[in-house]
Amino acid sequence: MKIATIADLHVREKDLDALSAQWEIAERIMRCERVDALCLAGDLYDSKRPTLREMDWLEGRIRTMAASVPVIAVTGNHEKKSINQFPATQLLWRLNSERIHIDRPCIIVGDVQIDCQPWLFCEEDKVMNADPPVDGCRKKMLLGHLQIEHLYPTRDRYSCFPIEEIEAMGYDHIALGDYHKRGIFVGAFRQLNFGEEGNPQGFEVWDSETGALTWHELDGAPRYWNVVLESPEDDLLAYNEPGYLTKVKTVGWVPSAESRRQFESSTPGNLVEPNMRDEPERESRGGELPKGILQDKAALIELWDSKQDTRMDAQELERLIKVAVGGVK
Ligand SMILES: [Mn+2]
Repeated sequence: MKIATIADLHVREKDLDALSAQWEIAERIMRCERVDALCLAGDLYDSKRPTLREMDWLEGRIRTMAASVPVIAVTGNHEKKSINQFPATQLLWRLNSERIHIDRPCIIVGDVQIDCQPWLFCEEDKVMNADPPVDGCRKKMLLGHLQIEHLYPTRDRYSCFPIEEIEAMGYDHIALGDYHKRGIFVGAFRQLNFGEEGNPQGFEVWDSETGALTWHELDGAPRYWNVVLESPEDDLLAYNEPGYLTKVKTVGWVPSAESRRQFESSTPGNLVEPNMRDEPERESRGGELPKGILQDKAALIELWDSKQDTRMDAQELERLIKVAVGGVK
């Protein structure tokens, strides 16, 4: 069996065109390679509250794909960042059908058993399926969205595992989403921001017969490119040890051919640490509660809403309720 895995799609309106271009190339490759199944390793949506356009995009692609091969997906932390958000997870579960499998514990494709491990959000979430292979299955694969210990600055309470523990489960192939670099993890479908400069972008195909694992690097989406500026006037030069990053300037999208040329000709000295520009914003968003707000429900809801990625109005709320209750559109 040939199993394709795409990790960390992060469908978002911001760059749907780039994502579409990327997806079209991937689809063509999957057709040529005659893959037997498509796995999606979590973080399908970027937001836990996807917009209608994002839903149309993803659901359309999944359904089209499912017309020719089974689509097997697990949800990631982006779909369920917090229990009090409108959960993208539940939007995805609606797609479950004969050919689409979202967060099902175990799916059989030919003679391959695919164990599925969505992001564990709380104690009650099911923990990995460590059952022996189902009768008739010769190979066993893990599709998951989780953290591997020691790779992250902060350890998730429920969804972090030592690699030894996962490897000891005897899988012939492990396909994990979450970390966007390729290695133990599949690696993201495209670079999402300047911090991901230099990451590969594409998807993998695992051949369960031969054990061959093929990475398809895709050029449909542009790549990010950072330029490091060092100024003699800069105070930061006090820290000017060899290799110390003094300043990063982000220069915007660049065409992929050009960025590839730059990337290939770059030396390690040109490469920058992932920049953390998002951090101060995150800190400031976790501000204090205004006085008396806990007694004023309307103001509290308004405050909660203002902290969400996508602002919700009555129309949006109505739409989401309709979707949750019975099908889309
Ligand atoms: Mn992700």
